[in-house]
Amino acid sequence: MKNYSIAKSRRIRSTPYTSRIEKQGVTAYTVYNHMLLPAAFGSIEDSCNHLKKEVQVWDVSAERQVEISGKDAAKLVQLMTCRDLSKSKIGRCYYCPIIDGNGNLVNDPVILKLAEDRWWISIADSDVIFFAKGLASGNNFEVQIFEPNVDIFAIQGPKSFSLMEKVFGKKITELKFFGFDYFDFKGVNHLIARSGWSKQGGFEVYVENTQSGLDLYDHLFEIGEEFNLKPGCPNLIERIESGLLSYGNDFDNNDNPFECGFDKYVNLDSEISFLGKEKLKKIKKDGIKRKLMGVLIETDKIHLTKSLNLKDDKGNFIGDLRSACYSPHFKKVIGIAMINEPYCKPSTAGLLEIGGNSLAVKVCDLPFI
Ligand code: THG
Repeated sequence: MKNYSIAKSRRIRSTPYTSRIEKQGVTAYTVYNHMLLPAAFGSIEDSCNHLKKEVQVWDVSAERQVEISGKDAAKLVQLMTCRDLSKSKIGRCYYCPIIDGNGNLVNDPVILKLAEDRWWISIADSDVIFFAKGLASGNNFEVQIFEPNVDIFAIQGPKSFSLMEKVFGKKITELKFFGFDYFDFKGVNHLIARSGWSKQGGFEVYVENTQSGLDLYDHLFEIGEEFNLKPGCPNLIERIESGLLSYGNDFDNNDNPFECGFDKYVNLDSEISFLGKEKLKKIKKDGIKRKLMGVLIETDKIHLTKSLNLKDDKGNFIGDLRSACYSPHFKKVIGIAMINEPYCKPSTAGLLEIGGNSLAVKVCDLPFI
């Protein structure tokens, strides 16, 4: 395979941590929210094993914040998501599908309630800011909408708890999953949440004071050796095994939240009003005709750059494969696919034609682990 590099420019934004991760051995980037997101530090299989046993620090600045503040902030945030936020609490994060007027997905951010009238939408890869501005304008809402100067780095892996306790004391280990609070590092307060895009446990530091954030980043690596700390990034294998979905890869604006298994974040019975509510009621009543499922593929390598058709043994289309990787745990390729009725049930057999070979595929439930 030929090796290309990414042409950097102002349009593809660097992060405050870019020079550090380049010294630390980043080997691949992807672009996410018009910003560099590291995709590999050498072998993703080695990184996956390390993540499951030890602790890593990730530059996830590309998880940009859209701040919504002002008198109508809560109203606008609720209008954008089908998850009922009427009982939401300050100091908590909420995983929320963002839905358009057709009942389709626009994004799947984590939403942080900073105050009744101040929210951060921690977005996946689509331009939520323009969607928010359009809605605010159309509804004459009194709100400010902007991208604040926040650059997240994540601490992920089972040893993240002892590493972070060493810096911030016992209080940080008492944070509940998806809770956040402010923690002092050398006289500067940092918003830290117990969250992150892996199922191995950990934290995310929402850095507003860039210099202090860089000092904290360096400090973690200074003391991290006893925990076998390494630089890392969201790991394709771990996230597929865990069933963490990726907007733009596994689903996009052509899919609805029921097709993506987001049922528990869709609250159609409460009084709240949000975009696409009537459409979602109809979709639910009629029933979905396809669903995101896991697939096991009998091969030992794959590199997807677009979705691929899955067929049955008679050549009928059964669904499309949207993400895939070799999993050392399952010793085969695992993937996430949008599978049509009536095939979207575990143990359905299918075929994937790739590179002149016909590979056996088996449908299964998500998550894999
Ligand atoms: N952290 C922050 N911002 C983000 C992400 C993140 N923005 C982009 C992207 N990731 C958004 N997508 C997700 C997808 C899944 C989760 C978080 C963000 C997640 N899900 C948990 C799960 O599925 O087990 C818990 C969800 C729940 O509350 O039930 O963590 O990672 N800041």
